[in-house]
Amino acid sequence: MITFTELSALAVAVCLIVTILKYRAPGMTLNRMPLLVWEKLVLSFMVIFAMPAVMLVSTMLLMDRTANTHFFNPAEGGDVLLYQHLFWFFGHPDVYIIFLPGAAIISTLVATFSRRHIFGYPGIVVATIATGFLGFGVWVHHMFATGIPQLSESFFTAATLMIVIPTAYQFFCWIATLWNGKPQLRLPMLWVGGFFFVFMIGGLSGLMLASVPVDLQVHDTFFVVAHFHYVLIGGAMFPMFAGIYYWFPKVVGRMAHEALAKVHFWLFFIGFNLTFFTMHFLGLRGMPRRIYTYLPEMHWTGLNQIATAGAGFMTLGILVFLINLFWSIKRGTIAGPNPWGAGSLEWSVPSPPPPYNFVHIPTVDGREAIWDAPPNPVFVSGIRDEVREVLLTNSLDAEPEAKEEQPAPSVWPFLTAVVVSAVLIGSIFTLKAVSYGALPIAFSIIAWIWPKEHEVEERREHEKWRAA
Ligand SMILES: [Cu+2]
Repeated sequence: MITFTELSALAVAVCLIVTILKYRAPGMTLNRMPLLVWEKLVLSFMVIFAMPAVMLVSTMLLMDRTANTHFFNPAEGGDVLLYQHLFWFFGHPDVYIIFLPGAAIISTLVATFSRRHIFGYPGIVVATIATGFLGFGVWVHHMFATGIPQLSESFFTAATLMIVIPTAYQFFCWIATLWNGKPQLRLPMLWVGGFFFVFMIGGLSGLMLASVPVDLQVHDTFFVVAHFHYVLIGGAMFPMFAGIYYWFPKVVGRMAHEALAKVHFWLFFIGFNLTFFTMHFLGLRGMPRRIYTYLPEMHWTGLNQIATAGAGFMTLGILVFLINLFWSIKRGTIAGPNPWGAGSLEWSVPSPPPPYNFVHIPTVDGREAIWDAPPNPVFVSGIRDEVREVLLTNSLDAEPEAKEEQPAPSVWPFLTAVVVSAVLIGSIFTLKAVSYGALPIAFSIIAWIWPKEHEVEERREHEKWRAA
């Protein structure tokens, strides 16, 4: 399943890269691309280089178990550490694949709610790309306890400390943006504040773990568990909630309930710190990971009870969040196209956006397309709007290159995905699934790409572009 999941991740990455490089609105040069899009680009390249390692290692493991190979069996000349190397060569870049979207959401929200362009835009782009590169050079810091040579220990300590620089750089840019702007403490900013606090602590314990002597002392203890929850929940879930409350009105057309959202935040924030801050102390007192019970003489009980209570708080918070979602989808106040006064293009269309997004393709004059728009905005002309026709632009400067007609909505891609998934899942249990499954897969792919007669006329009937 890991192999198959990563295969689909690779396909998505290729799709995102091509879309970002070829389908931007005219005027949106690389230098004006929203940071969220920059991050998607870097992240997609990271996926392309990181995922094959885990696909490879899971396939080797599968072969060790089913086909009598001995990749990881020392008795037959295999190497256990090879598994760790290949896994972490994917695993550590993946930490940044998880964190980069979080950082980009924070950049977007900080700029929107400070009412000014992000401070240090070129630097943040460079920092994002640098993170993408450096993220591949630190995987051995997960293996300090395996007895690797001292030279590699020093090298990977240095590399790990180095990756703090681009992240810290982004932190200072966010602070500078807030400092120079007129920050509005709207709802999503609560989560941005929570992110600053939580991720900062995760970064500091990360610096401690990067040093080999400290790492060896707390290896496989709850200190490590505390650290990666501070980085991953802090770096991904806090920005994720910020993003959900920020884009919720765009997606459903209604605002989320403010008071309920605050209750959600405080329950989750307090619960998170109760659970995971205590784990630092448990780890320093020697409590190992992955145990479910221990003797009372270890004196770990009190802290564990606090951690358990915190988990309860977080669960309550998530419950309030879900209630809020269901309530607000039906009864929230109507949002309008741009409730936050944001500057990026998605806020220029109605909420929720129509299926075709833009009837007329806009042009872009600055990094925040709406804020920087001239008094009389220019739209792309010469593109048919009764069919799904888009403009292809060049990668660097988004200058128009060609027109391209996109396929009309079709159920076949979805059916192909369902059939392929069924066959891949079936292949775990019996190899026959592959031979029998090849037929329906071939059929659905052929149906998908089968040339359709009178395609344009058909589409005119099915899609009511103009009416909307
Ligand atoms: Cu790591």
